[in-house]
Amino acid sequence: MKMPVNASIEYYKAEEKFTSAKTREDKIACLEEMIRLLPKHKSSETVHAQLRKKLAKLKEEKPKKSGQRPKWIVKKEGAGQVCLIGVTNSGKSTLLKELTGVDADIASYEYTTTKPEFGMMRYEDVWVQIVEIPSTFEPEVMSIVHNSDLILILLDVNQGLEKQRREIDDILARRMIKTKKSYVMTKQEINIEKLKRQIWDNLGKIRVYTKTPGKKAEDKPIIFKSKAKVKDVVQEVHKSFLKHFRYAKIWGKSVKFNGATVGLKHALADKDIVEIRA
Ligand SMILES: Nc1nc2c(ncn2[C@@H]2O[C@H](COP(=O)(O)OP(=O)(O)OP(=O)(O)O)[C@@H](O)[C@H]2O)c(=O)[nH]1
Ligand SMILES: [Mg+2]
Repeated sequence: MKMPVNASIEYYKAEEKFTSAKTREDKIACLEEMIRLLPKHKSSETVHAQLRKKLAKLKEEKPKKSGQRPKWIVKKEGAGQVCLIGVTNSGKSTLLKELTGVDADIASYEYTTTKPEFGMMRYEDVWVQIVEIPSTFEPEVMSIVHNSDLILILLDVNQGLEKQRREIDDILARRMIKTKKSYVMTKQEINIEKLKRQIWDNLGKIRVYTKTPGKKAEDKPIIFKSKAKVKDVVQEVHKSFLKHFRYAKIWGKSVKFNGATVGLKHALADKDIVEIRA
């Protein structure tokens, strides 16, 4: 490896340790240390890139024994979880920051993000969790993708679109991931408000506001799966309500007119107001 300029003695020590490291985990730890210690300026960019590439490659290898590598757990929060996935440098961290305000590392070199980064996106009256999936696509991070509600695939307009799409499709197919997909073209003007709506519309969730007779509807929505029925709302509000249920009145898109009377099997729509009569 080319000698970086102005690196500290600690950096060279870490490099020495890396050279003599035997296990994959030790090598990863040393490389991460080297990346941390290497000064960040123009003339060290190439070395940074080399180190990160090496790290990405090492991380991609299968560990010899299970349980040796750190597990990255991203606790689900908010109304749903969306994974940002794309080839390296496709603009994932940039988009994560624009959607959530989280200060993720953004850089022109490859594999800048090596662990999942996440934040919360505000859309109208709900919060949605956005997770950047490192382009190393390790099993642990792919299990996050597996369990999420939506995959937002980033396609960099400056790179071959079909090739990127195929690469991502292959990775998802190989892991048998069937999570719903949506696409966004990056490195061009993005209407963030429109993209937020696209994310919400594809998330597979709806907002329902409950209402007591004679009163205004609740401000805070309850989140359900898109195909939720009145029965799901009754059960969520109060289990014992079910046997006393007579009918529900609905205001919103799922009914032909506001205040329509429906039964337990009526399918709800996003932003419906539900008044349960028992
Ligand atoms: N002009 C322009 N540059 C962008 C845009 N989005 C990202 N970039 C640049 O592209 C480079 C990579 O962006 P990142 O957001 O770090 O990409 P990433 O997909 O997170 O990359 P890795 O984590 O390294 O895989 C950076 O230099 C960004 O400044 C964009 O919309 N327009
Ligand atoms: Mg990134």
